[in-house]
Amino acid sequence: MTSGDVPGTLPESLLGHLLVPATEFLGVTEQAALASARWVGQGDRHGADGAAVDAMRREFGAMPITGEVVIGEGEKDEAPELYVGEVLGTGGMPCDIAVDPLEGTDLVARGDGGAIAVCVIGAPGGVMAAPDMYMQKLCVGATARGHVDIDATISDTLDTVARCYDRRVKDLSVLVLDRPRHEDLIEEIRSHGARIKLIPDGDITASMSAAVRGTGDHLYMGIGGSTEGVITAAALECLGGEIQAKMWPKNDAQRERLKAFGLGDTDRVLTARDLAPQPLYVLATGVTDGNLLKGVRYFSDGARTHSIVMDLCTRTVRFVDTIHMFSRTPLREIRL
Ligand code: VTB
Repeated sequence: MTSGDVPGTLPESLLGHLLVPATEFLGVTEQAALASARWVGQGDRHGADGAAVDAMRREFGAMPITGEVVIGEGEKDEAPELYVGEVLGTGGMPCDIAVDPLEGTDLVARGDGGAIAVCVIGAPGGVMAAPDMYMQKLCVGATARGHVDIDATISDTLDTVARCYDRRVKDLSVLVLDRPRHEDLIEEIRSHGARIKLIPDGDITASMSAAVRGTGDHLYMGIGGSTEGVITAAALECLGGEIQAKMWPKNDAQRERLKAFGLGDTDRVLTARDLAPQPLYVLATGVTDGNLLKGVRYFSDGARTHSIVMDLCTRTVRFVDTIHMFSRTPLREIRL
């Protein structure tokens, strides 16, 4: 057993390094959210994403870390910023970084709810550098953790989750991405009697919502992005939830790619141990209103953000409500 296996202790790769506390990373997601929320409803997903990327990169760049991007905006030749392998920070705490500067670019372009800026800070080697392709996922909160099985039938899974929550299947709310590839899945869920929320985008947000009690969501299932799956795995680890996942290559080229990553067996069920074996912190800030986080609210000389800071080192989950003052002169007033 390494020291990192004991809850609340640091992984060996970080011993002897000055640990940057989780809340110090808040500026990363807050500034990304503040920048991209200006693009709400502008019909420009690239503009919104670019604003988030620039802000995130600037904030990481000023931090006392040596952070290597393992999940970013693409490979080096595709992405000028936050590319996989890019090292960020002024030097200091070694860490892995996984980012989705704007999860839900289309949501922002349309002015829809549920967009977030999110990042994961992991111990070196603590976050899988998964190849970007589809991934089948099943995500639940702590109440159903240890009881579900991605290989079970949909009806068995719904029955199991209902039992865990001590309720009827018709009282469950299942989140599914609204995509043609999910027609059969949606049909099976409906015919077994559970309620469905079809989401246009944003399966990290959806999975976190299913893992937090009181949101009214109980289960996320379906096929979404693999990089989103890695970030979800880290977040659910912090929230006490569970992800089970399988890579879902579309063609032979992707199957070959998976082999190079040692993931050639597409029947293999990946868990948080595979996807994010040593996450430290996960931070997310709402860009547009969602079940879990409020979106950015601007006012005449400032703005307000709502974030979640999940910290496995101190074993805390904080909801942070921040007022950002834009002008040098004092704000007229602070509202509760
Ligand atoms: C999902 C969704 C993301 O990608 O992971 C999805 O949660 C999967 O890709 O917000 P498709 O859009 O091809 O279904 C996103 O939409 C981000 O692009």
